[in-house]
Amino acid sequence: MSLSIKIRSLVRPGALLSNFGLPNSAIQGAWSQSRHFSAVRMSPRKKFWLVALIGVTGGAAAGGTYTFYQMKQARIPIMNAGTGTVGTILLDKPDIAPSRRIVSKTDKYDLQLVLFQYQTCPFCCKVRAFLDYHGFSYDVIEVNPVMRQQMRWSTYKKVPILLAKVDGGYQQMNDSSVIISALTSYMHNPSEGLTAALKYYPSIEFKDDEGNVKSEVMNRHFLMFGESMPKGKTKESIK
Ligand SMILES: N[C@@H](CCC(=O)N[C@@H](CS)C(=O)NCC(=O)O)C(=O)O
Repeated sequence: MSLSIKIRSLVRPGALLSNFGLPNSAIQGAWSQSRHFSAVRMSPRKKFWLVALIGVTGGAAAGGTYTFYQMKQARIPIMNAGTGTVGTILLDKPDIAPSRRIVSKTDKYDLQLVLFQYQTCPFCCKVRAFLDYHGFSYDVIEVNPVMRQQMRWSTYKKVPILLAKVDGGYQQMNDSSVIISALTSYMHNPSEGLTAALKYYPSIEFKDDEGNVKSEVMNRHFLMFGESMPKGKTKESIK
């Protein structure tokens, strides 16, 4: 029976109703109404424009909604995820032989520095100039600029990276300005330790206009000295 209902209802509209005992006149009326409705004819040209209009309006609405959603997503602030971090402390140095060792007889700090660099990278030159000027000893690890296999251990993928021996392992410092600022703060008060000096330069995370998560150390170009300024210096003089 149910199969016959389905088949007959496919044959013509209204047939389904007759299976439920509706009077023939009612079925006929509905059938003629539906025919009347389908009799509103449109020229193919009008049909084309109607379909085109529906398509364009629908597309614009969908595109607009999507764009609005994307823009809204891009502006959702991050609740400080990853903010305040000062670089990883590695339990051990990566097991990579240094390309060369710069030994300075005047090194007072014994930080066992390891510099990951490209020799011609201007940011690495800047860090080397700083280390040499202040008489630090350090190992240099030349990074292969194509394969960069010497950097596999790091999530930060740029050079320079500087490692320094601290309690509990090796402090990783990323970015030439962070390295120089943190070492300057450390030299001002070595007894506090390098990790404490790095806390003056915490990173913050934010989303850029495309919604990509970026991290930045906002005050890396400012030298931080805690409570006491270096002798003969004022806040204005070190700006
Ligand atoms: N702001 C960074 C910039 C470092 C940077 O851009 N380094 C380049 C080399 S000069 C780099 O590592 N680029 C990535 C790559 O070579 O894959 C700093 O001051 O250290």
